[in-house]
Amino acid sequence: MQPFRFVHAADLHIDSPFKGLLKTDDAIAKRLHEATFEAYQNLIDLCINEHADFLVIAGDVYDGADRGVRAQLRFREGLTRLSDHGIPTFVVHGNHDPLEGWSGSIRLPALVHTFGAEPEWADVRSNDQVIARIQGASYPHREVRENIAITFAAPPPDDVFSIGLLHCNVGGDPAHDDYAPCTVDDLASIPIDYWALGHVHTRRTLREHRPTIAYPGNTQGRHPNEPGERGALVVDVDGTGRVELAFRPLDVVRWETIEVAIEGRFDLGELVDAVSEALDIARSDAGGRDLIVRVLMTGRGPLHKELGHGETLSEIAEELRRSFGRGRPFVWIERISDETRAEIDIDMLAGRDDFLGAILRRAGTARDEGDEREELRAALASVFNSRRFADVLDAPDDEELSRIIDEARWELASLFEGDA
Ligand SMILES: [Mn+2]
Repeated sequence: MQPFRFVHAADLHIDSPFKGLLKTDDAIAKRLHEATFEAYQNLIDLCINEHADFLVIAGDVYDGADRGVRAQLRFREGLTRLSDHGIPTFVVHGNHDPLEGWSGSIRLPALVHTFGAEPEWADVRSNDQVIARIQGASYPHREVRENIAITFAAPPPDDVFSIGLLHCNVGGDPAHDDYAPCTVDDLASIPIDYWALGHVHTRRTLREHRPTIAYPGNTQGRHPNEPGERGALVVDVDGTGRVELAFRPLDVVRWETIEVAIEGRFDLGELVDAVSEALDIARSDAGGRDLIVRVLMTGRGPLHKELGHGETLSEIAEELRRSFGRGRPFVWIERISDETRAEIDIDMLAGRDDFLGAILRRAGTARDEGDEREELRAALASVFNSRRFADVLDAPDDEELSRIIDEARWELASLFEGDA
């Protein structure tokens, strides 16, 4: 067979509203609103620059079931550019943009194939030869609870490379709605060579070969829980049907969380300097993209008290925003979260002649010595041996048990010292 290359993208969420952030800053909000459009343009550029033979999009082209006209016009604009380069596009719709959603009367170029609700095959031709065959199915409505994958048909018994295009939740990923649920085994049981999936926004390859099963992730992160680079997969298929995947970032605004510990710091100014340094590193890692950062303050130390005083946190955030500016590319502090704890001298507390002292001493013994530990193990056995938890909980080994006891001591000390 003839070697070829295609691009696999999903979850474009064009015209995503970025709800929570619109109040923060006009310029940032405007930039964010453009981000999904620009990432889509980058996808189109990628297909053209990499000389892809075709593009597949595995659902959630649009963010809302009622597609805005602007989003539809931009989608058409990109597909038209591909068509002008002779690159066909194959699309299925997912839970965010099911077939029943509203759309304006905007016809897509002839080289675009949109799959209906029932799995059907479409041939990909190049120089009058069928180079690949794609089977896809769109969501008719938002909540598809049935396993669609198992309704996919085996391809004809020839050596044309076959692709399954589907928006689905493989293996019940709890971070995403359980739409079109299926398993890796379901997919592998159908003789399709490459499963081009969408729905899970974090890129992952579930199986490398025969079949290859992959989620490219979304093309543009949309909130702090979608951090890091986002993009699409360039897929090369050689003359023997062997697949090679290469990820290409397409995002224009990147989300990151940086963590700064207060341990061993005694000067608030130094802490702010440390945050600045971490932001500089994040900025250079982002490779010229705009960056939205959530700063997480962690650890125990004397600065805990100062961070909790008055408007300290929001004033630090404002100062950092001022010093990093709103230029391009920008670094915008989305929020500073304070997860710090007070510095506790746990040995001093354990030496105290009161209830807390007694219980910390007892827990300390349980952490370090045989008899106490065995008593504790016996008490915990009812949990770890119960049939309800047997499948999900393993009894802790020695090291794990010590860690749990130690964590409990600190937790207890914080609770009693009133800073939890
Ligand atoms: Mn999605």
